Amino acid sequence: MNQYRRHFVAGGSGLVLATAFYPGLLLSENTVNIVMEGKVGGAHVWYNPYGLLIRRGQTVQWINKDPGNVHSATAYHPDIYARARRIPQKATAWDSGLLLPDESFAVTFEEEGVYDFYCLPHEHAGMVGRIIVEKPEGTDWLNQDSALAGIPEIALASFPSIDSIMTGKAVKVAI
Ligand SMILES: [Cu+2]
Repeated sequence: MNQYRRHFVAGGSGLVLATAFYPGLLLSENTVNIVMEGKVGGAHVWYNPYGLLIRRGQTVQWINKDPGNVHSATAYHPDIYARARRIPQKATAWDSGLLLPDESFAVTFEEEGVYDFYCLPHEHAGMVGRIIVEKPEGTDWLNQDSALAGIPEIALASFPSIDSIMTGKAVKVAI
């Protein structure tokens, strides 16, 4: 079942970007939702979508629509739980804290590049996601071994590839 429809937005410099969204949750063209979903007990939890392409200045809102679990959206960054940095060097790290069902948290992205984030209670269940702001080129951490330090294998295996985000625009979780 495909719950998405595509919404194409003409950006600057002739670039055409697409974002996926739930029509009922869309706040504005500049806000894109990532829904936290799961099954009772936390054995099966995910971000939907877990890969997303946005343009600079857009806001991502995470919203917990999982009635059975708390979730977070937490940037990989030394300032937050001393994690390896997996966001652009000039970007500001964020941590939503634990969101109860129906709570939400939003971040506006101003720096180009690749951002990885995780769910505090569920990183070890592979609940991670990736946002690309405009383009991946120039993102320093992608080529750095330090970005791998302390990242569980299940998380590394769960990030959507950059190609899948750039070609598919948004990656839908396969449920
Ligand atoms: Cu979670």
